[in-house]
Amino acid sequence: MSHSSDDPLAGVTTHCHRILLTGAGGKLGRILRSRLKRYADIVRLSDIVRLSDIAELGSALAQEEVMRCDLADGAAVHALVEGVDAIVHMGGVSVERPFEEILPANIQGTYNIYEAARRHGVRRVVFASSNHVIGYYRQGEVLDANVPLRPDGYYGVSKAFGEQLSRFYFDRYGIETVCLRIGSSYPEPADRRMLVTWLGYDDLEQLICRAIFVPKIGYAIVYGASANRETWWDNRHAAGLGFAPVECSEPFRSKVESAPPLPVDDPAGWYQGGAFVNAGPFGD
Ligand code: 15L
Repeated sequence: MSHSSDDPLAGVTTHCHRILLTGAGGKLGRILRSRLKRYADIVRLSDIVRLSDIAELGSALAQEEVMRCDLADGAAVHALVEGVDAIVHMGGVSVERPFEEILPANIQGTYNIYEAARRHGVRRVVFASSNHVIGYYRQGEVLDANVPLRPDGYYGVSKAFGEQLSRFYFDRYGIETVCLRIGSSYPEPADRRMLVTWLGYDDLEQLICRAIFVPKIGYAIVYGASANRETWWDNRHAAGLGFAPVECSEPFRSKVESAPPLPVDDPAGWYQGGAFVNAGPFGD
């Protein structure tokens, strides 16, 4: 990859020995599995699900190590993190669920990752946060990375916890983190909201590469959206990352808009978090 001279990655080697990818069996983990090999000699893949049980994943390929791991198990996470240069932490529950299901992987698990990073001297973590930390802001309102958080559910609260935990580990221990408030990363936007929140896979890869390798990033929060026509997120505070998305949801607009819009009284059409605001309550 070549970079212009004002790019924070200019002259920087975007390659290291070993990257750990948690949640490697998940939707985005499967996309990143092969793409991360461009940036490391070895990609260590982990998931709570045995990767060989996921048909298309099979077992370890060239440049890969596979370690099944329950993120809620501190000793297992300690072993998982040994010998890695950087962690791309995608693991955990990725949708709105009852608190009891969010707690082990997303909250205990993220703590375990940071404790293991501290004990093994890992200097950089890329934390997959989410737009759902600000999901209760109205659609159309433009937010920067410093706005007060307004999570739209337990999942969003768990991502807010991860953002705060990683801030603490930077202030206290100097472990650098880039929190990615990922929008909607899919092959294509599926609805009107995603025309705004969509993050194409090439832009996701660019974001993660920068989050791993831009020198001296300290602690940063960046929204993950492609260069869509409309945006609700202002990434100026993340300029140090040099993220310059190249994909755009516009080619999918006519297909998306050929479907009927949401009813005007559906809160999924009012808030940035979309349908997540309709999930729950659970267990009544
Ligand atoms: C997320 O954080 C979820 O993991 C994903 O499933 C999508 O729903 C996405 O946000 C979104 O907001 O579209």
